[in-house]
Amino acid sequence: MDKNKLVFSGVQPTGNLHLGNYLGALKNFVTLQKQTKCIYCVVDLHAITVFQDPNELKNNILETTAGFLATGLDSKKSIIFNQSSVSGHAELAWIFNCIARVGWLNRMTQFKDKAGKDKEKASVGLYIYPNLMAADILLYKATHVPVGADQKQHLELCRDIAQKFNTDFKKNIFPIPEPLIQKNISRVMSLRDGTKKMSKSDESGYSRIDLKDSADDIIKKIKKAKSDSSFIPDNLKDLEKKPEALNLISIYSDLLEISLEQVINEVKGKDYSYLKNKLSEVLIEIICPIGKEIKNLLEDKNYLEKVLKEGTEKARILAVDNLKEVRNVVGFI
Ligand code: AQP
Repeated sequence: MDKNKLVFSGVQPTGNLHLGNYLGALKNFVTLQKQTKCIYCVVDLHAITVFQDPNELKNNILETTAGFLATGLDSKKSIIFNQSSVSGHAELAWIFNCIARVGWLNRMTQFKDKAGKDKEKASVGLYIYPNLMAADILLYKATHVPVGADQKQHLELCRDIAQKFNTDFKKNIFPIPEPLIQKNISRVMSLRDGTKKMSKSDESGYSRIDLKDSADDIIKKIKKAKSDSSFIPDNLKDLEKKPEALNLISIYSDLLEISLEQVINEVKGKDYSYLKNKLSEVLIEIICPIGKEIKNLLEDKNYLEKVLKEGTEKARILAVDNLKEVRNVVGFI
């Protein structure tokens, strides 16, 4: 256990957790939990940057918590809580709104992607979301943040904010957090469009494998997944021209923890139905037990609320101490 390292990461409670969340985040969270102290947060303040139905949001917070536990996170080892229950996140985010520069935020590509064409109608929260993410991390003085490719730019901004704060106030208050980039783990793409990432908010349920999907759902979705009419090529270069086919092969390799080359060697020259059958089998073996556990945990909402409450208490102790220091440095009484 590395005592100098503190990991922070969050997941938005915006819908059902899916295979992308599992391979891109949760699976790694469990590995990190064995190596160091970790804080895993259900980031409900981030979720409301886009309107959420209040009842659905409540359910999604519990469902995301169940997803954390079902994939193997242990609330005795890691701090598991929901962001809005520790008010320091919002308080520090305001201070960071006054540290970050408009030009920095204007460069954030995720805002441009999520706001779409009509950015005048996007919430201000969506625009300043990266400042809140910086506050999430720095409120605990976290030193390491597991990030996917899509979050790398936001972590850079967090580092800029930490640096500017330390320089402006001439005190080394915040560590400059390091990204933890997973080796060999690709972005999981939509099953319907290999150029778009698999996402909770995609309208088509056929675009993703949800962790709660039954074996039948998985078989159906993989059968319907876009692939290619020709045979599976024998090299990565040719495969890269077919994003949907490459996505299926990448998922298979991530699940089995073997290289893309090894998978290509196994399936080259075969048609995609062969790969799809194999992939469905592996998905059923790995994902269905997690889905069953999520459903079991959701039967006892009081237990999930208790886990969040206990995590909140632990998080609050760290947050209050750090915020006191920050308030003092800024000049608040
Ligand atoms: N398709 C993906 N492939 C790999 N990693 C992914 N993650 C999400 N989708 C993929 C990783 O999961 C963690 C939690 O993500 P999040 O739910 O907080 O936000 P997101 O990235 O915006 O996920 P979605 O599914 O696309 O949500 P919506 O649709 O609500 O915006 C992150 O570490 C993320 O990298």
